[in-house]
Amino acid sequence: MCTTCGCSDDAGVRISNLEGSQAGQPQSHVHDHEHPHDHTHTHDDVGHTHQHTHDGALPHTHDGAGERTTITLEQNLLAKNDLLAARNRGWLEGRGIRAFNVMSSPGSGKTTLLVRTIQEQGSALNIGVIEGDQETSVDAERIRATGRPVIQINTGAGCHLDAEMLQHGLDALNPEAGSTVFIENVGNLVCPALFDLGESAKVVIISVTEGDDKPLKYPNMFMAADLVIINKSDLLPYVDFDVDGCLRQARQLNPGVEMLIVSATTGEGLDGWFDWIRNQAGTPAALGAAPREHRISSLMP
Ligand SMILES: Nc1nc2c(ncn2[C@@H]2O[C@H](COP(=O)(O)OP(=O)(O)OP(=O)(O)O)[C@@H](O)[C@H]2O)c(=O)[nH]1
Ligand SMILES: [Zn+2]
Ligand SMILES: [Zn+2]
Ligand SMILES: [Zn+2]
Ligand SMILES: [Zn+2]
Ligand SMILES: [Zn+2]
Repeated sequence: MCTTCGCSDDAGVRISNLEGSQAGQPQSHVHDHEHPHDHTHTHDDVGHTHQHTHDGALPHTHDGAGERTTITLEQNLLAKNDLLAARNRGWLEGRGIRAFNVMSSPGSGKTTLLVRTIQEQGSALNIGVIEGDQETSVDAERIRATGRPVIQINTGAGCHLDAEMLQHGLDALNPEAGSTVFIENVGNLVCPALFDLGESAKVVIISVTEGDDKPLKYPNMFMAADLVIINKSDLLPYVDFDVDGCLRQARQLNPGVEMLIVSATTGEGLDGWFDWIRNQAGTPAALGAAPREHRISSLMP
């Protein structure tokens, strides 16, 4: 877990809109619009420095809390994250925004799939993207080239996104009511599974070049998934990958999980992916039907 690898003190996190206004400032963010979040913060960093280095709930080697067990620290950390995730979820649901947390190993095709999805459905679904990577804005530049709004989160030493990072990413992205937000998590099949972001659904991608044993080796990720996508189906003739066996493993861990086989480069199977997106919760507002207020008032006598 992250308290073991030390990634969870979110040291050096940067949120960037690619215009350079935010780059390089730890946890800096845009506050020039309606600001829905409570910025008193649930942590103890008075003064809103966003350095997050002296939050007593986070694991530190210098805070004199050495007697505490790792398990207690992990519980505190995840409990704090879950509170912020619940806030994100309410914020998103109130605006009819569907947000999908896309997770995979490095290089499974997250950005390629998002670019392709934007090319085919970007306007219809009013897509915006929050990109998570340890370093660089390479992926955000690929999204920006499509013309859709994008925010880059660089996690520095961290190996996953957490709910607070998403909160600040949403602040900066400022997605429209009824829109669709894709969150590309840091390439990692381990700790992103532990951090609820408040997303509408979790999408896990594995590619056929990684081996068909990933579900059993990384069970937390596959148990958390709402949808498992097997990507790079165009390479199946060249690799030893048992699609049925892989799907069986995933179903064993997570009987209700939905599964799709696609190629983000050839487009094979993508219709099923677009259908899945359209069928997700929040669809009435997200598809441009009557705003929530109207639907509520129509239930009144
Ligand atoms: N043959 C094939 N290659 C693919 C497919 N999807 C992605 N790739 C290639 O796989 C490589 C990695 O793709 P990315 O989209 O950058 O993967 P990612 O998951 O976003 O990677 P990180 O952000 O680094 O974790 C690139 O060279 C892509 O062109 C696919 O469906 N088929
Ligand atoms: Zn970690
Ligand atoms: Zn903060
Ligand atoms: Zn990527
Ligand atoms: Zn991590
Ligand atoms: Zn903020």
